[in-house]
Amino acid sequence: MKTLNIAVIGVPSDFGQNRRGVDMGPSALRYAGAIERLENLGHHVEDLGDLHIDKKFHNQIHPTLKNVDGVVDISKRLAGEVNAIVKKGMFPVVLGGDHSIAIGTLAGLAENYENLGVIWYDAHADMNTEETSPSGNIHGMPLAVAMGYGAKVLTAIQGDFPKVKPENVVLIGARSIDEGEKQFIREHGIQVYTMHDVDRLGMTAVMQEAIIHLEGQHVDGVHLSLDLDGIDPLYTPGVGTPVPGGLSYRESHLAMEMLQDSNLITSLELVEVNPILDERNRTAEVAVTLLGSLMGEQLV
Ligand code: 4U7
Ligand code: MN
Ligand code: MN
Ligand code: MN
Repeated sequence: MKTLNIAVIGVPSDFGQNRRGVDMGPSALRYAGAIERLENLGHHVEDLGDLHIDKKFHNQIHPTLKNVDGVVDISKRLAGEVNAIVKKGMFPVVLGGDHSIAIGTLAGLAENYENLGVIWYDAHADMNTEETSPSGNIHGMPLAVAMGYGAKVLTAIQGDFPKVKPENVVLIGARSIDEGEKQFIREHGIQVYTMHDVDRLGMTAVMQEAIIHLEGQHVDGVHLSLDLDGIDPLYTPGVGTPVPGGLSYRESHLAMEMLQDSNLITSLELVEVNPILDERNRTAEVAVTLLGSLMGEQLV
């Protein structure tokens, strides 16, 4: 295991969706021991605290891009923080917050990587645009935005260029994909491992293929965007958009352990933990055990 200099930053945003409480995600993850878990593995950890969120943006009415001004404000500041973390040679761990924060994370990473890979561990594809979104919630759009699709106010953050190439993206655990997203996936030939694929191949083969694919793309870094709704709500009930039939606790640990062994991951975000919808902080606790496996914890 490689010992890292890790910078943790909390982003208590709930602008990307319509259920309050996900703004308490960073507190729940810290309470569940995220920082100590990393320190106990021997990593050097700097906790940068939480970004300030300006609640004034909540009153905004925009039916197809809800709270867009709030999302833009946070994305710009988060991109700056993530950029600075990587420039200092540190490994960024971003604690969400809803998944719209990935717009900022990926914009900040793009300043440092020319050929960034992304693993999107999620029940959803998060590839809607303002045109295709059934909800207008921006947490369903960040991956499209990062590839350069969707509203210009979002795609232009940190420069009007695609932050990630479609061929460098791998989805794992998908089981709720909207019509517009299916079309996007087909058009761009995006590598998707749905629950069907996990059922048929098993997680070992899925992760092996995903890793081989990214290595074959000659990526210069890989960001893991871990939406806790990728895991079955039996284990992680505290999420805003739960979908049954998800990845198991052990499959998810196996995935994290294989990513640790691959040595590919260069940044991480944990998103969509909503302690208000949770049972005794179980979801944050699962998230923190997964963080442990990803960052080098061994069973023996
Ligand atoms: B999450 C949805 F329609 N696709 O766009 C949408 F089903 O970050 C859900 O993955 C998006 O949790 C879920 O609103 C976003 C919906
Ligand atoms: Mn999701
Ligand atoms: Mn998501
Ligand atoms: Mn969700």
